[in-house]
Amino acid sequence: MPPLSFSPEIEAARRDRLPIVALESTIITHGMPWPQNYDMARQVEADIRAAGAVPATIAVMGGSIQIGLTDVHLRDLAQARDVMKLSRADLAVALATGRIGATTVAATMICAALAGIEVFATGGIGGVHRGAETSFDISADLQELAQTPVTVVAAGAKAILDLPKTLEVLETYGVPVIAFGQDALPAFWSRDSGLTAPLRLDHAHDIAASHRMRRALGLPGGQLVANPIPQADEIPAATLAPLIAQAIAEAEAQGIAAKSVTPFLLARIFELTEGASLDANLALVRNNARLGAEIAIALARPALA
Ligand code: PSU
Ligand code: MN
Repeated sequence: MPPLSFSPEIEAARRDRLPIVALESTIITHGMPWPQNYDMARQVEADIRAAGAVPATIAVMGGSIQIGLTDVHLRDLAQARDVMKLSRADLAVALATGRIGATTVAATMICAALAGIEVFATGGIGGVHRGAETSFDISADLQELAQTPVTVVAAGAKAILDLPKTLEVLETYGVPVIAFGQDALPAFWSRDSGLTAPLRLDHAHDIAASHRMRRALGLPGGQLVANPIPQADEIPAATLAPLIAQAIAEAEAQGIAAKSVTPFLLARIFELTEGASLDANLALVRNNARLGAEIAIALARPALA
């Protein structure tokens, strides 16, 4: 039996069969600074409740996978130091040794699936890093999407990644990449990456229907829904490009590698944009949470026909 532990709110939601949306915790511990990380986590949970679903932030604590964090847990996690960043490879070690761990997209998908949660909202997923042809840095998030049946709502991937290569890998793995409400693949802080998304859907109920259809077909894996940042919150790609290039150059010069690359780049970009990127990040996570709630609600309804 996997060591799952449910918050009282999630315990009740499971009993009453309410729609639940999973949320990751690496965005809290490694993706944003204190105290904005805590405020973001609370706000996003409130958005999901306001939309009629129940938020389940997931983390590893005390040898258990916590599904749903109480306010005390959330506050502790948001300020904790030496939190492990958990992907598929690290999850069992962290649990077996009682470490505190934050779940990435990959680990959150695994934990959500174990808890029977089918929808997960976040900011951005990991992907193929620029220069992956020499570094081999490809996020485990992509393989997880290929094997774990959770629909993940993100705002596309950051320009710190190589987006064309990320799309190629997802295609190879058989992961549907679905732009929501537009043809273009969104690029996190910008609505348009300049690439056309492989698939487009305009309604949450269609995303829920295709989630169900994958299950009916016996296909493993999930779906990636790329939801564009609201227009009012967008930062033009041209404004960010030189700052991203600078952050990547600094990471290389300092020999940042493996798990540290993404957190380093995120933190540097926040500093270089003097917080503007953090405001945009909050807006897009909230937007993804609302869509995640709609999809979870559509999934909770019995399928029509
Ligand atoms: N991209 C973001 N924000 C994030 C992350 C990625 O825009 O917070 C986090 C997510 O938890 C994601 C992880 O699963 O980083 C990917 O890390 P890596 O590139 O080391 O696989
Ligand atoms: Mn990596």
